[in-house]
Amino acid sequence: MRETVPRKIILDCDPGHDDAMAIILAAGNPDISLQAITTVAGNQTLPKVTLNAQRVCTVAGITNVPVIAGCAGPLVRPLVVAPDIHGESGLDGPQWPEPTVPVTPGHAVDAIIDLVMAAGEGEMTLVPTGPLTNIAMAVRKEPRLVPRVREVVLMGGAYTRGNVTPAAEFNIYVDPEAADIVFSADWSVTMVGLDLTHQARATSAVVDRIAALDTPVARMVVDLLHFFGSSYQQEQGFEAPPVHDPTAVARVINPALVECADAFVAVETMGKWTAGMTVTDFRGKLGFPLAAHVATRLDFDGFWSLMIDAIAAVGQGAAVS
Ligand code: PIR
Ligand code: CA
Repeated sequence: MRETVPRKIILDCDPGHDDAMAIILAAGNPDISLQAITTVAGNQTLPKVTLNAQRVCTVAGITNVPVIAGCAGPLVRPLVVAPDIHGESGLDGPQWPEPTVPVTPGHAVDAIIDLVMAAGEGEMTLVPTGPLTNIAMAVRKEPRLVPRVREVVLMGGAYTRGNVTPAAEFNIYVDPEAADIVFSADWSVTMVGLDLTHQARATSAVVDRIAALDTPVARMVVDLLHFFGSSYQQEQGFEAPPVHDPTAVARVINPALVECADAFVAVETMGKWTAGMTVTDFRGKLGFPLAAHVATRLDFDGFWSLMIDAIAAVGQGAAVS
């Protein structure tokens, strides 16, 4: 018997190699009740990332979670995609079978609103792992959503570095106006940024442990990590790729795995060199309440054992929500 009720989450993502791993962690971990997978343009165009969500769910046997497509581009800017890292498909590497998991009709923004409003107050957690366009649209369309949400735990931003530019992390860079809306809303925001996610490297020892599971899902993850690893080696000179997105899910599952510090986070929407930067004030220099939680330190072993258990669980056809 588990002591706690599983946490209801909506995973709003742009799959994406690490988004795929976030889907697997959310679906395969018993402490999470995955209510929907919503998609947003980011790593690739909306049709590509939505197809990728279907592909991952098909291979992982995730048949009881709706996949719903959202916004095809940022609020005001043209879309920027990341084929250098994720390939032309957005999920290059594995050989994908024809997906059998359908896309559920409707729009992700409406689905997010409906699911939050239908859940009990403080019951739903939002886990965005792509640009924040859908979440910002939902806030604007139904502001009463904000106080009903338990918390927002997002992958995005950084306080020490960028990845698309020296200052900006990709998810925030793609849609800074949306990020500004999300960080400014009156709800609990946890920023799991590059400072944290660069600690979640899929080292060769980790890849070996996943390969040893020897299931179709494990083989898919290994293929994903091989492609993602070579991209990261070429583009950023990393020996092992950081798997950003599942760390946000891990923070929801077990907050102790992801240490956080309180801060005020401002999103730069105008900087000539710094657009999309998350200016992180840990010391109150800007005079605003330190209302955000900013991820600083990862329990590497704890994170990977959660991730590997989830890969094994969905591999057993135990993808329950
Ligand atoms: C990762 C991403 C985009 C670009 C690069 N270079 C690396 C995607 C990941 O899916 C993750 O959500 C976030 N954006 C990390 O910046
Ligand atoms: Ca992502």
